Amino acid sequence: MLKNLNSFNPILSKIILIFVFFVSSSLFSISAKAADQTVEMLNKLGKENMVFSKKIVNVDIGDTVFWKATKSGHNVEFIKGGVPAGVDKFRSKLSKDTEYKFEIPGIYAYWCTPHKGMGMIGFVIVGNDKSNLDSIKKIKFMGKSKKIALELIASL
Ligand SMILES: [Cu+2]
Repeated sequence: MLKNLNSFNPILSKIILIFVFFVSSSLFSISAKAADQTVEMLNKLGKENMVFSKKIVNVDIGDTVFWKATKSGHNVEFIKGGVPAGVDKFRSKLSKDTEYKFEIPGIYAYWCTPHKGMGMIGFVIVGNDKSNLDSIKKIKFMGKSKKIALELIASL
């Protein structure tokens, strides 16, 4: 069919190819922009102390979240029992930017290791999949994180 088109009208077939190329590349760049999220590790945000700039981020499967060490002394640690089955442990270095590529759908609960009792927690929801919500509810959050976790869970 394309071969016939080529011999029949080479200019038209080139125009179609160029059009297809531009449409697919612009779709790709839109999805790439929507994909990656950045969360800052902060000492203060409004009235809150020791906090991630976004407590909940939604991403698609295969997207990457970047955590920026805007202030030092923080990290990102996946909470045991707070990630989908098959996800390995993850604990970033203190005071360093970090990132994680989310390949498995579900809810990921994490905290900052030194400030987990001060409410420095966050959730990443991958592929809009909340099937592991029951295990998230069973996590033993500490100190101020308990109240914040309840609020976050209620907002899902
Ligand atoms: Cu911290």
